[in-house]
Amino acid sequence: MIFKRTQSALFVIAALGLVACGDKQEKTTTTEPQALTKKDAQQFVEKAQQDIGELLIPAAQAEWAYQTYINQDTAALSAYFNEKLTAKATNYAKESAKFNSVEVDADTRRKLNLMTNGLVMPAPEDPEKSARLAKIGSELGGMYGAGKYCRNEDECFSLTDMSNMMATERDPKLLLELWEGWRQVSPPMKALYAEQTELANLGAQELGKKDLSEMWRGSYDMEADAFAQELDRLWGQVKPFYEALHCHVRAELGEQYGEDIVPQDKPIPAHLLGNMWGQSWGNIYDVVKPQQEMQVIDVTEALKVHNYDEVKMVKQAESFFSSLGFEPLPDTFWERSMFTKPSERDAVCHASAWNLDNVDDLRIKMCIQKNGEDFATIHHELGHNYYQRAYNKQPTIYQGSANDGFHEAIGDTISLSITPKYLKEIGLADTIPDASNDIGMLLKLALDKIAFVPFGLMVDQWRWKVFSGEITPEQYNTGWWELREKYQGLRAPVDRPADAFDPGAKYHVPANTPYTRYFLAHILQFQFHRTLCEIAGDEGPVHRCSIYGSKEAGTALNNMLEMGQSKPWQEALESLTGKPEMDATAILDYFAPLKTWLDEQNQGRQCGW
Ligand code: X8Z
Ligand code: ZN
Repeated sequence: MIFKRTQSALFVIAALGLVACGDKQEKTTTTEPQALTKKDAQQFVEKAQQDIGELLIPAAQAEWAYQTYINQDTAALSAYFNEKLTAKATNYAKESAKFNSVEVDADTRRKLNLMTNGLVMPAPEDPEKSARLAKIGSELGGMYGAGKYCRNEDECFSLTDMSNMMATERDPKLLLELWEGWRQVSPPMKALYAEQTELANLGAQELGKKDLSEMWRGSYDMEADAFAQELDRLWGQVKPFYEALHCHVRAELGEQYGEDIVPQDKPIPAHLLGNMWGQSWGNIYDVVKPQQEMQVIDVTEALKVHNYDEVKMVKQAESFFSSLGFEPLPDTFWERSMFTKPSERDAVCHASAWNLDNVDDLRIKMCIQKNGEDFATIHHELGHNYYQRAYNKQPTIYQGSANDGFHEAIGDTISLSITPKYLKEIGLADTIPDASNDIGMLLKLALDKIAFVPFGLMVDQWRWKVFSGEITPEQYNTGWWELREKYQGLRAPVDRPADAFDPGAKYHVPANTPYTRYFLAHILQFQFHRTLCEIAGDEGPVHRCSIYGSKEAGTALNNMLEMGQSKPWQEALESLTGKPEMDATAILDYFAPLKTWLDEQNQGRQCGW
């Protein structure tokens, strides 16, 4: 990703990849001046990096100020810098086309391509339109960040409050109230979202793209349509497993809530899965767990018993990376990060990781809850920070992950090593449950990881259709639910009002953060884990492997991280795993014993929706 310091904040600039855009190159050849040389191209790239680089720090600072203290002034500052940065980056993207027919070295070509294909919200040339686009972006982000649900005048809940309740409460009426309540945040976003789509499509078209969808799909070192097919292929690999999990979960939810609330031949109502968006289901393990008693370590409980506070949780995560040979985080990380929700002011609680100076001003921003879920999320965020630090010696334009899925996968890969063995080693568990408990452990994790896969896919399937015009503003919500049903087998628990805009109630939609990255990350992290376990010499089953303490694994990982996006992601993947393809057999193999168990449970059940 060029020019992007955060993983989810500075939304104007995308994670970049390379696309050899054949068509466009030919279109422009005849009108290009003949005199441009390879040297001109190199100088152009240098100048662009420097010019954009200068704006990056103040833009990131303004964005940080806004997200940690939402008010009118910080909103204006964030919009101001976003506009400047987007305009500059879009101009350079446009200008880079003049080198399309110039013969340049491979490295310069890659940089030019990254420049052209990496914008998330390309700005239209018209300054009024570009200012409007930036303003909408910051407004949408602020609406989400400041969102809450008020039951009545004196009883309001933040999203964090509601997420906690969705995780633990089992009264379906309360769950429905919270589910519907949070979704009141988004109807006011709908018109803005439609306007933003038009403006950004215009920006994409001015860059020679059909629409923004082509731009988003086109940053993966392959043709946009080929990439979409690659996603279908990977989903096809995981789908039978997901269907088995869905079948079991629906049956158990039917037992818990009754078949009038959970009919056994329909999609599952989305409010009962322990998560506001039904995206990961680990929180309802207690509802769907095996009948046979299984010892599964409750990390939330362990953190409580051992008096972990937010800082101690982060320190513990840092020490995992240190055990692999990564340098400790800088003092400024501890001074400047936001670990808890500030009182008395609005802030964006959705977790993110930042590098504000592109060197070592690393920070995370989170409203940490003292539970196992957030313990994993802390590792996720630190994965971003160590990646950012690892590629900080690359030229600005290569300071990004191999593809955006890699960025999202690193911390999760480390989290897969939070096994009972590891927890015992750090004193968070007293004993290591024996193998007869593995099904419990695998089910708990599959509820998070396998359940997530179709959600990770459907969010951008929706956005791509919105950007291409296949889903119109009138169809925003129905189109969303069609995809929720198709991929996840979920449905809205109640008829949705005509003005509902349920996609807007998911952070990444108003924040304009592409979402396919998380789908990819859920495939990639199991590939990385498999390889790193081999390197670490762990001989046990891969679901019991922890790479904690393995300097060899740390070095292998770091070697890939240091590449940034200087090479196509296929090469980065091959450098670590020995194979240039994304491959879902790693996640399937990891959970294989569970699949056998699920198939047994599902015998005689009617699966599907
Ligand atoms: O947004 C995130 C991270 C920040 S990059 C906390 N995740 C996705 C989500 O919360 O929807 C991690 C998993 C999926
Ligand atoms: Zn992330």
